[in-house]
Amino acid sequence: MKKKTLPFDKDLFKRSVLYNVKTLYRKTMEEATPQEMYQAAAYAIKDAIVDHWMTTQKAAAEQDPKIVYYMSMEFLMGRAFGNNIINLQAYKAVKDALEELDIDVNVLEDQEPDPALGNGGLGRLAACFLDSLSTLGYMAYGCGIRYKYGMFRQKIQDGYQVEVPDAWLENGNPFELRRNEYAKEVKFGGYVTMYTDDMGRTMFKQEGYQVVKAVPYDLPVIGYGNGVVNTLRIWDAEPIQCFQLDSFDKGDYQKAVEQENLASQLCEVLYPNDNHIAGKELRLKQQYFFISASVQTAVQKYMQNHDDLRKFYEKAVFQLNDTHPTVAVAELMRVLMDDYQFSWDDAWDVTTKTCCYTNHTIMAEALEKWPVDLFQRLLPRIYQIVDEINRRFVDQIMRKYTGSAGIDVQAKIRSMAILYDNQVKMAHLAIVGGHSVNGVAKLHTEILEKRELKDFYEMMPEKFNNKTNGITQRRFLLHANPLLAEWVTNKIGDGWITDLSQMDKLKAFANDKKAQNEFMEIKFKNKERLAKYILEHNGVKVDPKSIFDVQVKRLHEYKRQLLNILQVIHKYNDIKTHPSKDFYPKTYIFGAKAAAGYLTAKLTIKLINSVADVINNDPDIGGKIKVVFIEDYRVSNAELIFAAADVSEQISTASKEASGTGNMKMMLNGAVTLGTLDGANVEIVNEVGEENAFIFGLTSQEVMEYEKNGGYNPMDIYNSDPNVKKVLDMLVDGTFSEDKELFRPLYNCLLNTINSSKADQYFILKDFESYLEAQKRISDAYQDKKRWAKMALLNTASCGKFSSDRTIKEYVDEVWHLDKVELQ
Ligand code: B1H
Repeated sequence: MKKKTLPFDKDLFKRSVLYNVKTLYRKTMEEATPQEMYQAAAYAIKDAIVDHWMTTQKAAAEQDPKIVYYMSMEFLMGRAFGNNIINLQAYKAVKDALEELDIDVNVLEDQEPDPALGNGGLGRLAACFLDSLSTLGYMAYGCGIRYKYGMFRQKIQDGYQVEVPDAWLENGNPFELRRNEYAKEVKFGGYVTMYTDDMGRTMFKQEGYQVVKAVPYDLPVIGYGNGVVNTLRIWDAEPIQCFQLDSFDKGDYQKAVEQENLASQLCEVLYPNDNHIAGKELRLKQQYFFISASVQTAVQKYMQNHDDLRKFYEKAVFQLNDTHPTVAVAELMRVLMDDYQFSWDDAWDVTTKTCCYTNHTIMAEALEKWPVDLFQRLLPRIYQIVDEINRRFVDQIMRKYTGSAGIDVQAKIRSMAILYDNQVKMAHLAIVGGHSVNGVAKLHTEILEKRELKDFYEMMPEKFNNKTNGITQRRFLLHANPLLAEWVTNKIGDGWITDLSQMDKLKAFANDKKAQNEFMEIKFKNKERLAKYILEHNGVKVDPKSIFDVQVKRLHEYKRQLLNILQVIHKYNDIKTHPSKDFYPKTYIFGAKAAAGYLTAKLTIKLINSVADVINNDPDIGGKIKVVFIEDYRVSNAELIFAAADVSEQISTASKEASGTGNMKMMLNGAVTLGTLDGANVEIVNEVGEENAFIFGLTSQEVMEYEKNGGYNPMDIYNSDPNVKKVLDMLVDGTFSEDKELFRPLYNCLLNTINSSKADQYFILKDFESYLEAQKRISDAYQDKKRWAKMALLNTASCGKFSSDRTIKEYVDEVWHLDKVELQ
């Protein structure tokens, strides 16, 4: 039986492009610039999308399914054009139509800026989840912020990272819709007054506040081949009509100006930190801004066709993407009590049944805590509510544990209270104010339950669950790697596009010589494609026959790019001292942005580039190894990189990487993991088999044991391992910089001689030898062509579990309980 595909009118599309070029720019196709052609084509695609969008929303209005509101400060969507036409099943039609107009679809796709409203994994996960929600036919809203400037663009100048503002909206965004009619007011500051309402109830009211208008922009999120279109609703701030102030402050000119300033600053820029909280006042304002607007919208939408708000949770669920949106707990309480006159208990019942929280990290510097005075000044009514939630929760702790043998009640309060030490602890609020707490990989959830959130787990185990992350195969295989996608479809049919578990069928080809050759031939072509990109962007010629060893992800000490580059330096020494030793050529590919204020991370980028300069230009090396740092790593070039990777470097200090998702994207594309037993690597190895991955280093147990005992002494290793000593000395002997002291801070991180408890906190030297040995195993394995082909193929064949479709199904079945929307 032939599968139904979505209808797409190619001729209408062509006419529409021509028409758009004319009406938007008063030009013919011959006169239009590539950017103008892109805009014209994108508007033509939007036309097609809007029909599906309207149909979906109409069906949802009739069927009234439960909706998930995925609340996130970040949505790292990546480019929309290619993805949209893929999910409309119109890629070929559009490509052909454009060809007939003498336009190359790839050139057109390259005209689109990369919407980078996110830092890294957390934001990209949100984007993958939206793709899966639509593809599976569930109703969802992504709720976020329309930052004017997303993640900065990275330039490398003289080996250093330079941050350049990302003006992604410069040419407008053809896919978005401004929805003025859904604008909301959000209030900041002022004070709370009490009054008695008509029914004699004590009520609270915020007065003397500043108010900002939140205006939503809707972006379509298209399901694959099913016509379902959900909405990513991102909010922009605008000043409320000039000088309109709260009645108490009429005529306060100063305040009016402040109010305007607030609106103009709120959505200016995404904070460029991954796994690190900067704790800035503006950030808290951003959080409350989009949460208040989103919560108000969700409640109003519900009230349009229901009358009993006490059953809100039957039709809506809020998933909080880390603690950043956690004010939603108190905001929902506020709306229910202040706007709908709920009692505390009724409001609490609805709130806890509506909210769910995902934890994404155990890094101490990423734990979100706000000073009480700041929180109270900015959000006086919200603070009052948090204070009461805390009071009742502490009460509950005391009732539960007082009198229990061997339990220190005060210690329990210290570790679990929401307000403690003059801080508002957002994770505690998220746990107490919802009914689900999940980690993002099996190991991560275990660490939460056994260690980080142990007291909470003991008190409310029923809330805890694991949801191992996933990725969308539509973007990361179908779009990113058309050659492999086609090959897979030829072998096993196209069911994998919406059911990745079918990749399993590829296992039948693991020992098939022809299939192995085809698989490696495709990998080679993708390596050529990346080599071309590298030549164009870095001016470095790399050999596609060499092993492409790839580490692309945010730069962070715990991710240990430093371990990787130290190992490269060692290899360099090895080749220099043993020039005739057999060594299979390797290309080490890095890509990473460092948070703008993270000095160690920025210096690591400089080191990688300096090492690259020395090695790539050393005639003794003769191209046996090359080092490349790809500038401005982002979703669009990630797609090229994943498709070309032979080796996937996932080398975080065990216990530190909550899940990782780049590891899954590379596995999907047939790269072999070289990693520690951390995050989702554990599950990857479980699926593909230990013999098809290269695992090294301390286990999370061992790391945590060392940490408990105050670390270890890296000096012992420096003194006993001549390889380590040589490599470290080279950081400060001028090999990689004229200024011998330039890299001293990195040297000191590893060997802190002043404060040894601060030395090598990420166990780089401890894992060094085992890492070298794993690298060696990789080189040996690669030279056995058949063995490698089989391993690579088995990685693609074993990645079924890591689709975000699977993750979303688990959320739906175990946490959200959504209903599917049916389209005719
Ligand atoms: C992850 C973050 C993060 N965990 C704070 N935590 C941020 C924390 O702007 N901030 O304040 C931004 C991001 N990001 C990542 O989430 C984990 O490190 C990965 O291991 C995980 O795969 C990813 C998705 O769950």
